[in-house]
Amino acid sequence: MKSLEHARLYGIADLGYVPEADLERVVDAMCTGGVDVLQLRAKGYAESQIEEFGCRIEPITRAAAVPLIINDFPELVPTIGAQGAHTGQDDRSVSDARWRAGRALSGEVEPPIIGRSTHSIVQAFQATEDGADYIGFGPLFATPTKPGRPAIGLADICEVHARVSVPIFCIGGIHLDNLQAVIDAGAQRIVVVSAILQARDIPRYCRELKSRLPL
Ligand code: TZP
Ligand code: MG
Repeated sequence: MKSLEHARLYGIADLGYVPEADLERVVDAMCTGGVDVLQLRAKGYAESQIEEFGCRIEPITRAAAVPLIINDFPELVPTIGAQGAHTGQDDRSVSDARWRAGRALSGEVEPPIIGRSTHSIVQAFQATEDGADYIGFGPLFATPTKPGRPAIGLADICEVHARVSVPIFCIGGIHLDNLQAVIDAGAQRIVVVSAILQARDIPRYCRELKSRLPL
C-alpha cells in the first residue's frame, strides 16, 4: 500500500460529480493517473449505499495499492476493507473515528488512517493534537464542491507547514492553472476533486498535476 508520507496527490471520488454507474471506471482512471490516496465521498447517500459503493471500488484501489479513505463513516472502514476515514470539523472526534474504524473485521494489520478537515492554523494544530494522521487545509479558493465554506486563501500555507508535522493536503478550488501559485505559497500536497472528475482524460490530468508537484 502507498504510504501517506510519500503521498502528493489525493483524489476524491465524489458522487456529486460521478454518476453511480461510472464509479468503477472513474476510480480506475484516477488510480491509473497515479493518485496516492483516494477518498469516497457521497454526501446525502444512506450508509448502506455508501457501503455498497465502497465495496465496489475497494478491489480497484487495493490492486493499485492506493489507500482508500471513507468520508464521514468510519464504522464502514472494516466492513469495506478500506484503509481509513476522513472527518470534518462538525463530525465525531478523531479518537472516536479511530475507535469506530478499528480493524477487527477487516483483517488489516495496519492501523486505520484518520484524517481531519481544517480551515485555519488553529484547527490544524488542534487536529494534530487530537491525533489526526493527516489534515486537509482549506478551502484555499471558494469551490462549488463545498458550498458555503469561505475561502481561506494562500497566506497561511507556509506557517501551517512550519507548525504542523503530519502531512498537510491543501484543498479547495485547485486545478492545473492555479497549481503553481499554490505550490509557490508552500503547498507540498494537494487534494483535487472537481478538476479531476470533470477532466476529459482523467489519467492524463492526474499525471499533469503530479508532474508539477515537488517530490
Ligand atoms: N473540503 C474543503 S474544500 C473541499 C472539501 C471537501 C472541496 C474541494 O473540491 P474541489 O472541487 O477540488 O474544489
Ligand atoms: Mg464530514
